[in-house]
Amino acid sequence: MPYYHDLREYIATLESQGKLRRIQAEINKDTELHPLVRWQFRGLEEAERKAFLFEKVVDGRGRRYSIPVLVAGLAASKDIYALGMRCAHHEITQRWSEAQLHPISPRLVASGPVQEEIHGEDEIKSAGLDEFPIPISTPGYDNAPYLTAAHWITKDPETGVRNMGNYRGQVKATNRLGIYCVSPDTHLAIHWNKCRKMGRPLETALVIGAVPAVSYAAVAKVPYGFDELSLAGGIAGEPIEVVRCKTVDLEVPATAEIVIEGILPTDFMEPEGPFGEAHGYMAVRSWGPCFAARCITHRKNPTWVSFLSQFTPSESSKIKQVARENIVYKRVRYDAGIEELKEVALIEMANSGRWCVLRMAHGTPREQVWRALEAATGEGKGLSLKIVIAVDEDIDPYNTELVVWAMSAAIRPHEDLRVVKKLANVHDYSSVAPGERAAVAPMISPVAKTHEASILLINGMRHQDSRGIHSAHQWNAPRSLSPDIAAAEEIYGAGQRDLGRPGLASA
Ligand SMILES: [Mn+2]
Repeated sequence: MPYYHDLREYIATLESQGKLRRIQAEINKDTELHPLVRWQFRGLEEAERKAFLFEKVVDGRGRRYSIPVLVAGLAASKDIYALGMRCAHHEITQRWSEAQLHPISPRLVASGPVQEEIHGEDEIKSAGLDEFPIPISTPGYDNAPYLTAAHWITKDPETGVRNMGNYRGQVKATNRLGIYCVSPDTHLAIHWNKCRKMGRPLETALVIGAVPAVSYAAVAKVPYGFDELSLAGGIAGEPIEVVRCKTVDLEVPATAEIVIEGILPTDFMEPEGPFGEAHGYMAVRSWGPCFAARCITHRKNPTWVSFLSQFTPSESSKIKQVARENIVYKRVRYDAGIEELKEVALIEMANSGRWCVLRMAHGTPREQVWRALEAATGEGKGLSLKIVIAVDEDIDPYNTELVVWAMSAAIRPHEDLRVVKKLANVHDYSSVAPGERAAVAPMISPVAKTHEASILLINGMRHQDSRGIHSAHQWNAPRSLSPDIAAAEEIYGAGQRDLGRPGLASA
């Protein structure tokens, strides 16, 4: 099956699969829209969550918009994510690995619907971003509407290599946006800092509403220099078609709904935030550059796209979870060549990264398990891993009860724990207190150099002696914590009968 041509074809698929809620009642984007969608992440099982398409959006000033808003459309659940990949649930890891090992470069085309309407520099001083119903994510706490699903495309000013990353954009005016990058290691921040040293601005294009593969790639923390549009092509199984921007030397997906072109000046910064973060805290205000739009292009009758972010579980924690699991999987399975790896699981409640479980084949030599754990960390760069645990293959790594059981049963703390150093992350308030962060500009402040951080590696695989005794082949570990007596009888009863229950017989 060919991949989706555009977001519209994908939305039609969501609807035909019963995964879209089309809302025709009026909704206020500044107070109601995100909180309404958030409810399903608090009260429903994951499989019941849906994408929301709001068709009658109004704002706090009573203004009516003709442009609909898609929220939770790309990753409300793993089922929806699989629809976005256009593959089965169990094929997601294989697709992601293929995409990382064999990316497909975008194909430049002469024209595309994303440029059906063009608004120039003078025009966007008055209308501009005001044309779009940009929601407030955390009403009462966020200081403005934010772009949460904007993919920022820039190029390395020295090498010309492209980067596409998802960063939040604070609406400051009809033609100005704040941007938040967590550290100077962020790929856009690397480009911006290079331009800063060269004394010139950074050309930028923001993409909203491309095919899902583009969004899945944009949130992925792949190594610096890996073009996310080629990763998106790998996920789609075909090149992403791109067109040249009108005012900057960049290319953008030809069928995207909306593109905002402009520059990030490098000679000043402005306050940015506060914004409700995925880890559940309000991030304090800090300093960042301010994007100046020059031109907005969009399709006729465009759709606005917003990720449901803020406290997990959310669309943002799901979209990050799948990308990061598969980045770690590729590191361990392919870069380090560890064939015993069965699965990588990140827990959304641990910010889709701080708690990572590797499910490994029974009997993997312990030194090989340590190699896997170390490979998972990627030398502490790019992901927020903090605790990495290896467990035997009969443990469901998403079942935290079973992971706790496995660790409790298996580890010898004096030999099964290791701590490795990593770069500090300003979102880990155990390393960098919020107050310390408030004073800095994360894009230029080397917090990682002034604050210590580390990763705990836990070898939670069951020990065995030289004859393999206590390996899982001899020892039937319970596969569930069910109090069911029949299940317990099945697991333990046979063993007791084999022993002949001598104590009871003589009593
Ligand atoms: Mn990148």
